[in-house]
Amino acid sequence: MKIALIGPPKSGKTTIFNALTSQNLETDKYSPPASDANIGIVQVTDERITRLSELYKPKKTIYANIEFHDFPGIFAQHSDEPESAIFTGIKSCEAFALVLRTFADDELDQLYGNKSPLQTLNAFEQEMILSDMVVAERRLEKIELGYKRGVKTPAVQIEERALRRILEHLQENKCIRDLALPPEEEKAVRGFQFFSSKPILILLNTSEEGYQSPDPALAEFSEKGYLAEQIAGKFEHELSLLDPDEAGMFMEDMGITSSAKDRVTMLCYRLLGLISFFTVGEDEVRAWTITQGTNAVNAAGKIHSDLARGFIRAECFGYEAIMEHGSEKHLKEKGLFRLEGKEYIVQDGDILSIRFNV
Ligand SMILES: Nc1nc2c(ncn2[C@@H]2O[C@H](COP(=O)(O)OP(=O)(O)O)[C@@H](O)[C@H]2O)c(=O)[nH]1
Ligand SMILES: [Mg+2]
Repeated sequence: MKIALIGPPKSGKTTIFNALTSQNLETDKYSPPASDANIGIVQVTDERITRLSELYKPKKTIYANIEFHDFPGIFAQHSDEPESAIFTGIKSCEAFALVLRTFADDELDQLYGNKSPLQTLNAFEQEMILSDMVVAERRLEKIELGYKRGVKTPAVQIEERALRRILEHLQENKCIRDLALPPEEEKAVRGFQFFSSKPILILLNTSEEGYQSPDPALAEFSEKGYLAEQIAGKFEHELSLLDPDEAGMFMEDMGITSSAKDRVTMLCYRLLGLISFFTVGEDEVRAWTITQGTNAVNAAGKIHSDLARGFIRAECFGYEAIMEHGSEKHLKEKGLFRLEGKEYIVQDGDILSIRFNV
């Protein structure tokens, strides 16, 4: 899973990236924006994997991970082209974390203005809508040219219908993520990776003092249906560089129950509607990330395409059950070891073993 950290210049994207990845990349007030994204892979803390690993004592324990891509400020220049490398990079991410500055800084106010968080979000969404309109319009022009030359396949017609619907929606100043397209149309335009189709998580980068009280903007965002979280970026970055015991003491003082990394990764799961299932054994205990509502055969395909192709049954039991009864043998005796078919909807915390034949 790839999450793009985006936001206005100097809102603290790299500072938060540092906090999430325990790195120490330079952050400063005056340097021009970097030309490339910083990329970091973060292991998703999951107590359940830790405990399963204690039980099975496997050779390898593999947690889920999230890639964070820290992009230089975008939409700062109006020369930004829809096909630019940065845009392409951002669009390859599944979701956005929009970093907004709420810590006070007069100099940054003067250089970059001091819009409220909500105004900044609106400005970003506006730019996304405009950029998506350009992409949709250009593609529609090409399709029409094709029609004139006699290229009018059913597939292109589906795409055209989808793009017209999208364009109309964008012209009403609405994000594509709020538009429900019929599945075949959604599939026809998926490749465009429209900006405004991606879910957004709001991260308010707050001063250490400001962290003590919730920013009023948090309530505004949640009222509008956005997931939003307050992060004392600079402080959390310092914490991320300490050893866990030391960090724990400081966190207690600040009234922070879990690290920025753990809070943000959890929010990314919520934002994208993700859950985890596990595979266990002597060789490996491992977490797999799937979308809520995924069936057993598609979950098996996450592990390996052969497992989906030759799927027979999923042997399944719950994390809670194995923790309560201590071994698979006991689970079998209690009848808690199930066999599930292709259509079974995998639940968060399920432990699966796929029987297959290819
Ligand atoms: N006081 C304070 N300063 C911060 C915080 N986060 C970032 N800064 C400062 O803001 C400037 C820009 O930060 P940076 O992370 O490079 O912003 P980016 O351009 O969004 O990547 C730097 O001088 C940081 O030290 C914060 O939480 N509190
Ligand atoms: Mg930066």
